[in-house]
Amino acid sequence: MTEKRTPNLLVEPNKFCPGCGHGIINRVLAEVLEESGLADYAVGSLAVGCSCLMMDTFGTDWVQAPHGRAAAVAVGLKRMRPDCCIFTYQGDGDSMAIGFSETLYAAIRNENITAILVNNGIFGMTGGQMAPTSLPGQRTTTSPKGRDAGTTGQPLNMVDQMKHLPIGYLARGSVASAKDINKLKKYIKAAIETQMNGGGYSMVEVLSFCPTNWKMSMEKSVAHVQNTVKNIFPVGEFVKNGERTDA
Ligand SMILES: Cc1ncc(C[n+]2csc(CCOP(=O)(O)OP(=O)(O)O)c2C)c(N)n1
Ligand code: SF4
Repeated sequence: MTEKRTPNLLVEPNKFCPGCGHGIINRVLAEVLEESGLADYAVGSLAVGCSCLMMDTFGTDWVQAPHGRAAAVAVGLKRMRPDCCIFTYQGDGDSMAIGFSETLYAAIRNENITAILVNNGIFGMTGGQMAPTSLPGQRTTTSPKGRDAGTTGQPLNMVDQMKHLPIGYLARGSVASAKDINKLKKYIKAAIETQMNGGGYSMVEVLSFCPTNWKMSMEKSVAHVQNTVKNIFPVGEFVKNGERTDA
């Protein structure tokens, strides 16, 4: 039997709720940075939301941006320190609502940074309000009867917004199974390699869970991502080495 070592970058146990997908994504990101020899050269940019809980437990340097502005801060960091691996780590509420413009414009300009966007379909930290990614019919604290797509629009598909742009790498993964987590690691590794090779903007969206605000057990959360969320947000690689893979 072999024992898998916890990455040194995870300097303290995480502070997320039990069953939260952020913990898995943190682990995968830490493994990729360490295995790529980038642990001492990585700087993260985050803003608000449950990702902020990483600042004490994930041992890279961090810069905290105002709500939604992590991409703009990351661009500044990368321009000053092109030798470093610069990544954003944001929830969907932060990166796709108030931060939509900053997130998309970093991609439009093909900035050489890596964005990790965690799609749990909700504003987690603030108590479960509707996010741009909430599904039609999804009950949240601000859509207690279920999201009405007729008045609030369809869920925002950030991959669709970006896949036509001249960017380096684009993928959507999930944490809903061991197989998915292995693929997610491959996607995050490819995104970071793209950046470190000067290949332009890279983004990995991750379908995650918020069992606390979804008010679902772990089992139901996994089934929800597998059977429902993935139908709205398909997973896979969409741009590799600057070329569309799904065209
Ligand atoms: C200017 C400003 N407005 C509102 C907030 C409140 N706020 C804190 S976290 C958050 C969004 C969290 O949702 P998300 O980005 O999806 O991350 P999650 O917590 O689900 O991981 C908001 C709106 C804030 N911190 N700053
Ligand atoms: S509120 Fe949701 S997203 Fe935040 S730590 Fe808890 S389960 Fe995770």
